Amino acid sequence: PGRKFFVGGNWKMNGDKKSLGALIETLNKASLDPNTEVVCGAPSIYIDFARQKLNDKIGVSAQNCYKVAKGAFTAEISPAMIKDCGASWVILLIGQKVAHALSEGLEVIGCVGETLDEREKGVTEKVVFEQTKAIADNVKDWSKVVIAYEPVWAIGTGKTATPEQAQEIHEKLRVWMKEHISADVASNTRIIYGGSVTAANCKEIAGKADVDGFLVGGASLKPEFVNIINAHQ
Ligand code: G2H
Repeated sequence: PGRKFFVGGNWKMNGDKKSLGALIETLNKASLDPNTEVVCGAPSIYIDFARQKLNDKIGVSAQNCYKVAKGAFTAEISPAMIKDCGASWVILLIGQKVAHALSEGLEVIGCVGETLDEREKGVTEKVVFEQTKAIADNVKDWSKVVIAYEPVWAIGTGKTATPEQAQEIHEKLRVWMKEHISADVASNTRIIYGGSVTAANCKEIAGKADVDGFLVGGASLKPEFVNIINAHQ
């Protein structure tokens, strides 16, 4: 398929100008697979800094945005502000925010995933489909959207889904997209995996047919992020 491998780093609430500056220098100097799209999700206060320092082959993402254009919303940031600082992506956990972010011209990494309790109750697919529907209801142009499957039990816990577990949900999600959106969207939309991805486990997961990349938290703050970017080579 024509899906370009996508690796996002989600720095979450980590780093400072010194450490992120050093990380950025490592990324700028590294030889990165030209067939992989790379995006770094910076804390909002460092979006401008990251965009100014990172070379322009690497995209910058915000980690959240608000659902309306402007107003008296203390601490919130708008898609227009994100774009004004030169970033072009936003990571979103809430479907409702997707429509506004897209309408303002941002690209969206929409996150879905079940809790451990939901997995044990056998409702993983139901939960993931519902969350994807909440995103899908807000999307017209799917070329601007990446779906990140992040099982909540695997986030920052060191517990990774097995490659088979990731592939199973990614494949079912693609079938759901085919049935509820279109065959085109199903075959062209990138579904990436997130949850304790490391240099040690990325190759095997990347080898699965329906895994089109990663959203990386902890390991995106380390030089091993380069190996994860190059996992698909
Ligand atoms: C899942 C992931 C990236 P980590 O949230 O968003 O984080 O790789 O630290 O589990």
